[in-house]
Amino acid sequence: MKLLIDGQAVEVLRGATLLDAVRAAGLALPALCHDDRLSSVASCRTCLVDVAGRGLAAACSTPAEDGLRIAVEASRGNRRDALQAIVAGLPPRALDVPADRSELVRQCAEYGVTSPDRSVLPPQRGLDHSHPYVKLDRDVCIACGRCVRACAEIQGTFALTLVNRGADTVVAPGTGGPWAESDCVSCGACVDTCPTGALSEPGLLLNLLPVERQTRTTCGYCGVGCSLEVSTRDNAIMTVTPVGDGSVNRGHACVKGRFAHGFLSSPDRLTTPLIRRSGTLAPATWDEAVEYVATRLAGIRDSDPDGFALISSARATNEENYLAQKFARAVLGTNNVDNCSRLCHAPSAAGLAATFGLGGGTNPFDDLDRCDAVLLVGANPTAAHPVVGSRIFQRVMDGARLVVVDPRRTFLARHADIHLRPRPGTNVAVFNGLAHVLVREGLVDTAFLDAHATGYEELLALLGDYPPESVADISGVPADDLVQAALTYGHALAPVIFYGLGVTEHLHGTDGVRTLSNLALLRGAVGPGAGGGVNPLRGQNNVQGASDMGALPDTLPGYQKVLDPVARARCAEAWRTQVPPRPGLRIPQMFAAARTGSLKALWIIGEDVLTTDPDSASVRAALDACPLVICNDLFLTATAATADVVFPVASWLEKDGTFVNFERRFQRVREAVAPPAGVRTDFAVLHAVASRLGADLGCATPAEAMAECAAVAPVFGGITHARLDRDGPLHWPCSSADSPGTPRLYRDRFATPDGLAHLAASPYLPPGEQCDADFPFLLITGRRAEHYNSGSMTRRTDNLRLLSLETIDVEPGDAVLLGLNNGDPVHLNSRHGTAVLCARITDDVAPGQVFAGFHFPGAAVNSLTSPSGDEVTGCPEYKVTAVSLAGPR
Ligand SMILES: Nc1nc2c(c(=O)[nH]1)N[C@H]1C(S)=C(S)[C@@H](COP(=O)(O)OP(=O)(O)OC[C@H]3O[C@@H](n4cnc5c(=O)[nH]c(N)nc54)[C@H](O)[C@@H]3O)O[C@H]1N2
Ligand SMILES: Nc1nc2c(c(=O)[nH]1)N[C@H]1C(S)=C(S)[C@@H](COP(=O)(O)OP(=O)(O)OC[C@H]3O[C@@H](n4cnc5c(=O)[nH]c(N)nc54)[C@H](O)[C@@H]3O)O[C@H]1N2
Ligand code: SF4
Ligand code: SF4
Ligand code: FES
Ligand SMILES: [Mo]
Repeated sequence: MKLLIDGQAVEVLRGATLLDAVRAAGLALPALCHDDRLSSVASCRTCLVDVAGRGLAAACSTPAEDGLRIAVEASRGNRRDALQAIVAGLPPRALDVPADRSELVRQCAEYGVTSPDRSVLPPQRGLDHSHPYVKLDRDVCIACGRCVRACAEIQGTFALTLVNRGADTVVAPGTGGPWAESDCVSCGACVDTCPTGALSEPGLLLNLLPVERQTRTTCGYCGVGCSLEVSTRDNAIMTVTPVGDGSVNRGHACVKGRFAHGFLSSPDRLTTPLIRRSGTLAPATWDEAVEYVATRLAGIRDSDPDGFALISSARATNEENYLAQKFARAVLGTNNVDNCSRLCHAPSAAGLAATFGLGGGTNPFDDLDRCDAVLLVGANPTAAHPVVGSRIFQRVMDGARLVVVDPRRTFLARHADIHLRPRPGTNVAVFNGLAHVLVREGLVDTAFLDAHATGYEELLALLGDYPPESVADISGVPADDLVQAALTYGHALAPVIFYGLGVTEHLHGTDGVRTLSNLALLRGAVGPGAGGGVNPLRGQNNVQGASDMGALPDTLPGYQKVLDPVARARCAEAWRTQVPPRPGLRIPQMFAAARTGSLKALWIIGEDVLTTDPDSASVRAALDACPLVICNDLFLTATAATADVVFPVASWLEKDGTFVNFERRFQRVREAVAPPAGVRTDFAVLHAVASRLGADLGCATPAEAMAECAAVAPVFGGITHARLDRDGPLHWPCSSADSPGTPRLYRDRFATPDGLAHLAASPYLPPGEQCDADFPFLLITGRRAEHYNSGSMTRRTDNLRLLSLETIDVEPGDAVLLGLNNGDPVHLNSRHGTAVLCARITDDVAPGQVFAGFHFPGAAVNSLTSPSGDEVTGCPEYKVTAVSLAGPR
C-alpha cells in the first residue's frame, strides 16, 4: 500500500497502521498508550495525525489504506494538547523522572509541554512499595493500561486491572490488596512498558544517576538463554532489562534473570580461598591454595590418574567447561569428568541421539509460532522456563491446542484442552498408548516412515499390548482422555513436543525420551516432515554447553566418542599429549568409587552435590571418604563446607565467554561487573592449577578456548567469539566459517549413520520405587518459580521475600485424612532418609501424591530421594520416591 506522509511517498504492508506508515517515513510520533507487542486501545490521543478528507485519527490504531494523505507536522498542536491534558492531571514530579526512564518526559520535552502551576497539587494517591521488585507510584500513573495488557498478553498472568473512573483511573492488582499479595510473578514486563515511571524497580535513588555502562549478555540461570542488557554504575548493577531484537526471549524475562542479582554483593560471598587445617576451613592466599592442590594432584597424576575425578559446572561458560575437561584428560590423564546433565537430561542426549542422530532438541523455539498443537510432557515451564511458559500460553490464547501430560495440575495443565495425569513413572505406557491410538485411527504418516525411519514393524508388534484400557490400568489415565490426546496430536497439521524432567528423571528415562520421540516420527512431525519436532526444555543456563564441550566421561568435545581413535588423535594433536582411551566415571560412579576408597581426589566445580544429588546420606559418605575434595563456588555451600580446599569464583555476571541454550544456540556472555577483590574465574583457577602442575592448558583467553574447541570439534568448526559478536547467536551444528548454523535439524535426513530415524519398541517397566503400607505416598520433586536449584543464589536475593521456605504440597482430601492444616510441619520418611517441611494444601497434586522443591538445603529433601537411576544413563529417579507423612500430633 502506498501513502503520502507530509508529501513523502511510503509503502507499507497490509495490516500496517498509520503509526507504522509515519515511522516508515522516518518520522516519530508520541504513542503513550501503545506498545508494538500489545493490542491497541487508543485511549491517550497523543498519536493524533490529520488524515486528508477525514480529519484527526489515532495513528496507533487506524489501519493504513492505499492513497491516504497524512499531515504529521500540521497536527503537532493536537498532539501537544493531548500531552498537556495528561500532564495537567499529574503532580509536577512526574516530569522530574529521568528522561531515559520516562517516555512521557521525553515527549513533553519534544513538544515543549511543561508542568502546570507547581502550587496546584492534584490528589495524592500514594505509593505501593509492598513488593520487593515492582514499585507503584499511583500519582504518576496515566491509566494508559500498557502494564495491564503486558501482564495479560506477554506474561499471561492477568495480575493487573484499571480501577476507578475518569481522572481517578489508576492501575491496581486485580486481587484488590497490596501488590505483594497479588498474583504478580515478578516478571517485570509491566515496568518495562510503563511510559511514565509510575511502575519502577528498586534502587530508585541509584537509578536517578546516569548509567555508566551497558553490557549485553545472556542470563545465567535457566536454559532458555534470555538476552539481557545490564546497566551498571560504579561496578554495581542498576537494572537488568530484557533485550528484544533477535533474542529468544523477544524482550521478556523472568524474576530470576531480571531481578535476582543481589547475591553478587551478599555478605556471604567467598572472597578468599580456604584450606582445611586441623579439621577447619581457614583462609589462605591464592598461592597457598593453588600450591596445595597442585602438590596433592601431582601425586595422583603420577601414580593413579583415574584416582582423580572432576565434576564440571553447567552454570559455568563453555570455555570453562572446555578447559575443565581438558584439564582432566590432558593434565591428569583421566576421562573421569561429568556434569549435572547426568542429573537432568542425560536421557535426552542418549535417547534423542539414538532416535535421530544428535543429542539436542530438533527445532528452534520460534517454530512454536507455526505450530497448531503443543504436546507438553513432564515440564512446568511456567515455573522453570517462564519465558517459554508465557509463549506457549500465548499460542494457546491464539488458538493452538494444548495437551499436557503431568501428574500435577500445573498452570498450563489448567489451560490445556486435555490434561493427562499419569501416575509418576508410567510415561512409557502412556506414550505407547498414544502411539497405539495413532496407529488404530490411521493417523500414521506411512510415506514419511517409509522414507525416513526404521523399526516400524517391531513397534507395531509391541503396540498391540497398549490399548487405551490397558494403559489406563497401568497409568490411571482414563482411556477416553488418552484417545482425545492422541487425536489432538494426530490431527494437528504441525504439532510440537516440549518435555522436561518428568520424562527423564526416571528409572526408564531414556525409554521415555525414545517412546515420546516415536510419536513425532509416526506423525511425520520432525526433521524432513512438517511440525515442530521434539524439544527438551534443558535446565541449566549451560547444561547443553557443558556436555557439548565434552565434560562427559565418554565423549570428547562435540560428542566425539572417547572410544573413537580418530577423535582421540585429533584432540591429542591439539593438546600435544595422549588422550586416555577408556571412558571415565559418571557422577554416581565417582561417589561409589570414593566410598570404596579408589577415588583419591574429587574436584567439584559449581555443584552443590550434598543438596542436589539424590540420597544425600550416601553422597556425604562419599565426600567424607574422599581424601581430597576441592570446590569452586561463590558461597560456602553444604558441599563446600565439607571440602578440603575451596576456591572463591566469579558468577555469570562477572565473566566472559559463551553459553549454549536449550535450542543449541551459542550466545555471548560478557563481564557486566568486575568480580569482588580476591575472586577469580573458574577459567583462571584451572589455568593456575595446571600451570603449577607444570602443564600448559594453552588458550590464554576464553576466545582462544572457543577457537581451540572449534578446531577439535567439527560440529562447532565455524563458531568464534568474533563471529558471535559480529553476527549474533549461532545454532550448532555450524561446521565452517560460512555455515549459517542449523536452527532446525534434519531437514533432509536424520544424522544417524544410515540417515534414518530409529523408532523404539520399548515396553513399559515399573519405576524403581513402589508405595507400600509403610510408605503409602508418592513424592514428586521439582521446581518452584522463585528459587533456583540449590538456591545458593536466589536465597541470597529478595526472592527470599517471595518464597521463604520449602513446602510439601498435599492434596486437600489427604490433608483431612492426615489432620493437616496449611503451614503445619510435616515429617516425611522414605526408605533413605527423613525431612521436615511445611504443609501447603493444594489440588495441584493428586490424592496419594505429594510434591516438594529442593531449593532449601536445610529442608534436606534429597535425603529422601533414592539412589536408583535411569538404566541407560544413570540419571536419578528424582520424580518417584515412596514416603510416609506425619503431621503434628
Ligand atoms: N525457577 C526455577 N527454574 C529452573 C530451575 C529451578 O530450580 N528453579 N532449574 C532449572 C533446571 S536445572 C532444570 S533441569 C529445569 C527443569 O524444568 P522442568 O523439567 O519443567 O522441572 P520439574 O519441575 O523438575 O519437573 C517438571 C514436571 O514433571 C512432572 N512429572 C513428575 N513425574 C512425572 C511423570 O512420571 N510423568 C510426567 N509426564 N510428568 C511427571 C512434575 O509434576 C513437574 O510438573 O528447570 C530449570 N529452571
Ligand atoms: N530432589 C531433586 N533434586 C534435584 C532435581 C530434582 O528435580 N529433584 N533436579 C536435579 C537437576 S535437573 C539439576 S541440574 C541439579 C542442579 O544442582 P546443582 O548444579 O548443584 O545446583 P545449582 O544451584 O544450579 O548450582 C550449584 C552451585 O554452583 C554455583 N555456581 C553458580 N555459578 C557458578 C559458576 O559460574 N562457577 C562455579 N564454580 N560455581 C557456580 C552456585 O553457587 C551453586 O552452589 O539438581 C538436581 N537435583
Ligand atoms: S511484574 Fe509481571 S506478573 Fe507482575 S504485574 Fe507486572 S507484568 Fe504482571
Ligand atoms: S527465563 Fe530463564 S534465561 Fe530467561 S530470564 Fe528467566 S531464568 Fe533467565
Ligand atoms: S498511542 Fe495512539 S491513542 Fe495512545
Ligand atoms: Mo537440571
